[in-house]
Amino acid sequence: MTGTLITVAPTGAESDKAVVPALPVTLDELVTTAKECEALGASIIHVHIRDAQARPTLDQGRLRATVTALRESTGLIVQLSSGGAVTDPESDRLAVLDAGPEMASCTMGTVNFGDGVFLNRWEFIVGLHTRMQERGIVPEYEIFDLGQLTTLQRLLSRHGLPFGGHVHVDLVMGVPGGMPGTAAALVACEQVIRDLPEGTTFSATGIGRSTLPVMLASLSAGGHLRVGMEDTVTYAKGRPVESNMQLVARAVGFAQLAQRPPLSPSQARELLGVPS
Ligand code: KMH
Ligand code: ZN
Repeated sequence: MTGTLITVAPTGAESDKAVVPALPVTLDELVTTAKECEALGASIIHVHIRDAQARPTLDQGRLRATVTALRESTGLIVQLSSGGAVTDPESDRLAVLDAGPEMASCTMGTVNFGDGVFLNRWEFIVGLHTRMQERGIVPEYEIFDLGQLTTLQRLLSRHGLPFGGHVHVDLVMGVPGGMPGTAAALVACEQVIRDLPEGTTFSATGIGRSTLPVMLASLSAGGHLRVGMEDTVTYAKGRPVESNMQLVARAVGFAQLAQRPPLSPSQARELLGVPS
């Protein structure tokens, strides 16, 4: 398939609504954002939710209501974050899978994360992977550093392919503590991805100012794109991002220039093995 998967990650767990007022934090804001991003060309939404005070939460009731609302209002593939915030316990992160997502993220190792630590022990990774196999949830393997790709190789060889049989990786680049958001680092990852099962696909996102180099490098290397205010709150020097739609529209423009137009949600489902 020659098109581009465009994932929008609209909220994340790190930015503060008081500092970034355009961040969608309520269910209404999230659904409106999702519909508008779908109309522009996004096919997947990577979801973190907030509580009534706009703080990150993994509350089960809110997660379920979010999955339901997004599925009723859009055709997007709903991918819940099992990463949460760096402070979330493993038990709450595993319970994200109970909320009925079609996809969920699954991070392949521990990484320093700014001033915090994003902890992902081997046993926890295996727990997420096998629970997703059992529940028919398609994982997106999140890679913050090169060695996490070798952890993914080990995971697949010991515990088998994910539900649906297709392996999809997302390179999260430029986190302070992870790999740099550069074309050279992306190419190094792409070389290792070649050793994963045939047909493995990857998307990439660059945090902060690495968003543009990573987007261009990913398209050049045959990869897909993730954009959104989880990763980028500055559109250009001195210009805050106005909305997630602004970032999706820019990604769609680059994908079209690369002659790899956005895949529709149904084409994305077919590519990733996500049931309709
Ligand atoms: N918020 C980060 C600590 C994921 O969503 O799976 C983890 C994260 C990765 O965003
Ligand atoms: Zn996330």
